[in-house]
Amino acid sequence: MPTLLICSATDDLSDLHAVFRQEATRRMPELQVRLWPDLPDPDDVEAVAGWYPPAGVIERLPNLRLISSIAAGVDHVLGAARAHPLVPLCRIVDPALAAGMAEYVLWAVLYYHRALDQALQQQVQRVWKIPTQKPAHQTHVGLMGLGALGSHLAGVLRGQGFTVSGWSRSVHHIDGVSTCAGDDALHAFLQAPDIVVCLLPLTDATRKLLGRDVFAAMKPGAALVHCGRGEHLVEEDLLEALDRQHLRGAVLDVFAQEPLPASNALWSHPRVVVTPHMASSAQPEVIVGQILDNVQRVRSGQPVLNGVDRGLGY
Ligand code: NDP
Ligand code: OXD
Repeated sequence: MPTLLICSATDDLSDLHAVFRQEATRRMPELQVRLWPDLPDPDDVEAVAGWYPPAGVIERLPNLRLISSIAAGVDHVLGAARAHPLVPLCRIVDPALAAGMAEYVLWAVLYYHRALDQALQQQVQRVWKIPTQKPAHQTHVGLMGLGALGSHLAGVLRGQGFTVSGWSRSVHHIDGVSTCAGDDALHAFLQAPDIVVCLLPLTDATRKLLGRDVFAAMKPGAALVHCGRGEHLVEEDLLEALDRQHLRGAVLDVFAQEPLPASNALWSHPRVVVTPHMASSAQPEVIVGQILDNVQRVRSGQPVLNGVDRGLGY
């Protein structure tokens, strides 16, 4: 029986599995949906939906026709997908996910723009002192990544009156936002923003990008908001830039090791805010709807929606 396999080595996907089964029964009753490690005959698996899939599972499915991330990022499935170079690889793109990300980043931008970081530190010392307040246009937010999430965020921040610039791999034009592209433009881009937001995908070109050189290029007193992937960040370089007072602070949502180990110094740094990879995610109904749409598209010979360029890695 044609099978869609859901799998993760890190997370319990049983709630998602339940939604998949309900929707598949309604839309594609011939498709059985299994949750790894409940694997039927590997020959039957036609599609895989994964989040950090267990090692070796995807590689062993000889008749696979679709590989999908259940999230926006695909870094966690790219390695396994190499075993099936001709199978379409796709991800989730969702306006509500972009709206959720914009809420999170707007909160982080306001945290610095309205000097709540200072107010909270003063509270620890019982100090009553009004931090300097300024209009939104005097705070410059720089976005690393202008894709589905970054481009929506740019519009939201502009709507709030912030000065916004953006950096991407290829050139983008966004109303009211100064943009630049490519490695050669990065250092000049980093010099102006008061707050740098990372919404890059994790690829060979972006791994460890948030390190010493990037922090040195950032304006003294600038803050980092990081929602991309933990492996973008060189944690010791960030701690060093914070401790020598070059950077004002960091709001971090993603970490190379998740959950962040209790022993990690970031937990207790007074100018770091740690959140548990919660910036945004798509609702289960959206994830399931998009993946079943793509199963149908593959069956009817149509190109998948939200396909990934394996060469670029995103
Ligand atoms: P997209 O693929 O739509 O956009 C990626 C952006 O990054 C594009 O603008 C792209 O440039 C740019 N980019 C990629 N490589 C480079 C590079 N080498 N140099 C400069 N720019 C580059 O991704 P999304 O916006 O949908 O998502 C981005 C990432 O956000 C995800 O991959 C995931 O890691 C993370 N994420 C985190 C969440 C959380 O809760 N913390 C939730 C969802 C996503 P170009 O436009 O030219 O192609
Ligand atoms: C994603 C994520 O990639 O949650 O969607 O990080």
